[in-house]
Amino acid sequence: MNNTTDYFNIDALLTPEHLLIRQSVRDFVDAEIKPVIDQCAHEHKDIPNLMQKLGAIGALGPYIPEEYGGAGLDQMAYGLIMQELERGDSAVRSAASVQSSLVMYPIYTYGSEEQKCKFLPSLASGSFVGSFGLTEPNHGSNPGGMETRLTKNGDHYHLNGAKMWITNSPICDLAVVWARDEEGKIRGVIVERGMAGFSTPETKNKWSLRASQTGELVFENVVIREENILPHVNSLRGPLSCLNSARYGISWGVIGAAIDCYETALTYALERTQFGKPIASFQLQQKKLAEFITEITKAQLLCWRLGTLKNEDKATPEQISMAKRNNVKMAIDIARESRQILGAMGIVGDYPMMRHAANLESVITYEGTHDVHLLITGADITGISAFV
Ligand code: TGC
Ligand code: FAD
Repeated sequence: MNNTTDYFNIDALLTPEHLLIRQSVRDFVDAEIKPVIDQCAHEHKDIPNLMQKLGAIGALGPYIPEEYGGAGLDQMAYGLIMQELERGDSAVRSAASVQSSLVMYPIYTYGSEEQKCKFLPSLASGSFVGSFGLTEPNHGSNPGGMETRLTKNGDHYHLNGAKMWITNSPICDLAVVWARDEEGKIRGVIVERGMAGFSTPETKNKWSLRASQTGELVFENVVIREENILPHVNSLRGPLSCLNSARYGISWGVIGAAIDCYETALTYALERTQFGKPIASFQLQQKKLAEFITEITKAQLLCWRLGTLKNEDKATPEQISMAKRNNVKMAIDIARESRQILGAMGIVGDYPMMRHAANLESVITYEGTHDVHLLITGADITGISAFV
């Protein structure tokens, strides 16, 4: 019997340090997330002290250099951390990937030395929570149409507009916000909690990612000083480059959710008896399980190769887009199908499938919808953009 989830011995392609990091994050998830996640999701509550705990294990900004509080790890390690966190819940991976890829990454890549020293260490430790404002009420898939404005007013600027569907906005200490200036350029602004005219109302009534807060970022004549504007970015390429990093993390993360569903279904199928036999002996159930491990294995190989390319700084946005689309679809399909193997038991919170499936409904939408990613590949292989 070969019930490993490393069917092609991909572990042999990882370093001892990668394996150690993966195991330590797995242990963290087993000890700190699994015992509380069902209740947090049911009650729509935050996981207690999640950001500080993620900071303590080095999961916030893993690839940011140590001089700024990061862990100085490579991209493969970042991916493995995301995989283990999402084995617990997509909300946990979301918390870590927004903070790392969408808040620390732009400050590290496009910020001044002063901004890096001021913000990165607190974000790495989890004592500060960041959020990332790109999506607007009228502009989701098409961020290039953004209406949020940064206008010059003497020695400072005014920020006006609103961002919507923002992970962690209600609890953030700062937000990296993308706005258009008077010349039509896209600028990155660090907006801090407490600035007059800045508010972060929560979006209620979600059926997905219930252990994570989502909300708006609203700006009414918020006064912005030059020191809070990222100096080294002035086009849509800036926010889209952050998405490359976050989408890469999601590609790995969702493998964790898929593995959690697969392992649960395999164990259940071996234990549950119907018609005098374990349901794992029925061909239709074996087909499902065989397809799950095949798809998980293909996703792992895609991520391993992508991690290698990322480490060499050779991964293209289109390769990352394909991995995000393929792996999220793989995971949501496995969550839905594996629930059926549990029959009625699959609908209760004692098992993780319904929670993962509901979470993955967000993951297949955010960071570019499944269809937008199809069109990114379509444009790449035909040379014709469907967006213009
Ligand atoms: P387009 O003309 O194609 O591109 C504008 C400029 O940007 C460049 N570019 C990229 N650069 C870096 N990385 C990428 N991935 C890039 N994609 C495009 C492009 O080369 C161009 O540069 P230049 O110098 O020629 O001007 O732009 P478009 O307006 O046609 O839109 C293209 C499209 C649809 C692919 C893009 O806008 C897109 O990806 N839309 C999806 C939006 C999205 O993903 N939003 C995510 C919001 S953040 C979020 O969801 C966080 S959830 C977090 C969590 O909780 O985990
Ligand atoms: P729309 O763009 O209105 O799309 C609606 C439908 O139309 C989709 O099916 C889409 O695929 C389709 N569609 C759109 N354009 C085309 C086209 N050209 N061709 C074919 N079909 C098309 N954003 C942030 O900035 N920061 C965050 O932290 C963040 N966190 C999020 C957390 C959650 C839980 C969720 C659900 C979303 C989050 N988002 C965040 C927003 C997310 O990125 C957007 O929801 C996503 O980009 C899609 O935008 P939209 O919801 O406005 O859908």
